[in-house]
Amino acid sequence: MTNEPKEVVPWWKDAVIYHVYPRSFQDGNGDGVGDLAGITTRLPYIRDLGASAIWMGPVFSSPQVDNGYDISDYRTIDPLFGTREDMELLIERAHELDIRVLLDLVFNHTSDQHRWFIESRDNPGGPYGDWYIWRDAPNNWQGFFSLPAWTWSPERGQYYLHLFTPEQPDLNWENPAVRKELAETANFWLDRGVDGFRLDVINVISKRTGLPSLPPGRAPNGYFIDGPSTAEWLREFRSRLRSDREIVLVGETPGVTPEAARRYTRPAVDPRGAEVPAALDMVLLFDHLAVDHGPEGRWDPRPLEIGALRDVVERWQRELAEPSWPSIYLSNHDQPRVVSRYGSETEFRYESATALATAFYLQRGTPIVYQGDEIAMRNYPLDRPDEIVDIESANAYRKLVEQHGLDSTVAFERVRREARDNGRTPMQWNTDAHAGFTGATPWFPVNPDYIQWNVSTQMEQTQRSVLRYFCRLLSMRRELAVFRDGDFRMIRSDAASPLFAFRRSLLDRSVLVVANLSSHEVSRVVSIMEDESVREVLLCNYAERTQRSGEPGQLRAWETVVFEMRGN
Ligand code: ISL
Repeated sequence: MTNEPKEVVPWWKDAVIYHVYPRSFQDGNGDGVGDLAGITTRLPYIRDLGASAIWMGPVFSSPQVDNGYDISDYRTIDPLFGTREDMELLIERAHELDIRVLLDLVFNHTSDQHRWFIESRDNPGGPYGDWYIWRDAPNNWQGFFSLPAWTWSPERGQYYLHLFTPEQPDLNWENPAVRKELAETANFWLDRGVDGFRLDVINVISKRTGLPSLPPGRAPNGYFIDGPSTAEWLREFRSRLRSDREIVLVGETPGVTPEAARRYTRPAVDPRGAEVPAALDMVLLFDHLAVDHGPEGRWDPRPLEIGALRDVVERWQRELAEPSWPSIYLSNHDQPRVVSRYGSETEFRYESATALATAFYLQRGTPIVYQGDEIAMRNYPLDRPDEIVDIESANAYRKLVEQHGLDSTVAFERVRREARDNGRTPMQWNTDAHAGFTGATPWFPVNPDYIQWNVSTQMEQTQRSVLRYFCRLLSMRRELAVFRDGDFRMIRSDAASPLFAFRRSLLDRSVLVVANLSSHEVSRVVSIMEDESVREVLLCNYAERTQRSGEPGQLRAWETVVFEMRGN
């Protein structure tokens, strides 16, 4: 099989994005916190992995109440992470290595220390008076972090809306001056060479007119999720961005419905019949990372059912078929580590990490690999509630104990499995102190398993190296057009089956991806593999399966195989 591009495609459809959490990637100045200079030194690593773009979490001035998602100045780099020169150098070096750079813009809210908010609070009649959402009386909306969504401001004598912490007041996108300023902010960074943005919680910017309370039991969709003006404002935003080159806009969209996701990612038509570019190129979905949530949501974790995972993936692949384009990810800085949650973090750690990666990153869409997943980093062994640093997780624990009356051990067990801290521990580079992340005391402890699980050890391993497998997987994906342009067909299995299998087909080429997402062997489940149409094994996470094996219908624990097929 060779690469046979159908047409000129935008670069981001060919990209593999590597997601860097700046605070925990590489410390360059020895203060225990990762920074831009550190990221720059690791760019060759990212390129060698096979990524062609990075998305960095927010590095702008911030009081760090929510690790940089509370921004007090969008145009200044927080000294914790470096300087604007460091950013410019990073962009330059990245481009020399053919790596594109995406910044994380948090535009639904600012920090309460942002000068706009201080002005708005202190001077209601002034130019910033209407830049936030002020009311004399709150409605019944609840925020995302187990908190009320309104806080009283004694200075202004009114309540302000914040869907996250009180230190993250929501901007008033109804105000055209706000929308204009945010587009100019994005242009400020485009002028410095960045190639696109990840737009934080971008589907909550538009609130239902009049801010009515939510009827009991009603989901927030249409109230503060996917509100009425979202797509229109995003199209306006896009139209204001400098357009001398192709940039990418990735929207983070918790709770998004399929209809809304399509609305954001499809080109529209203006009243004169001309095509208007899509508001967003891709959205970040959440349903595949919620199939292990119980009736009470995230802080009520349940065992994974593969059937539910298959259904979610199939549904979203269908909903975001052409002309939409999906993104594919398995974890991020808000999620537990995937190997701990959907895989086997002990006996089959290598096998499960590679099986999950294969089952996801070969789907239709752009893979986004979160730092550390390529070496199968696992959840941090949190021991006590006071070790939780993340504000969402700490609030959740408090609420389970204080409001739901849960026993503290039970509450802690739930939160430690889901805590955002799990995915935020420092990157494990080598066997040196603090895993080579820093020479100082790291801001959050390194996972103690780094002695066995780190980049340099896996680089040297010839067998069962997750890192080396990722390189092969990503390079195969890049080389074969079928993985980019081919259609996606999920293969049906019994609800209880641990099999995750799909076909990707393009013209007369077809590949079959199978993965046993369980720790036991499954036999004779894959009748399709027994088919004469199997031509060749393109990739497998077990060493011995280099060609069609003697027992074709059988898969070992967490075994994954990619077959090239004859015909469709
Ligand atoms: O999954 C979640 C719901 O429990 C959240 O962690 C969700 O990812 C989050 O609410 C939205 O995330 C983004 O915006 C937040 C910030 O804390 C996250 O780190 C960011 O990714 C507020 O800006």
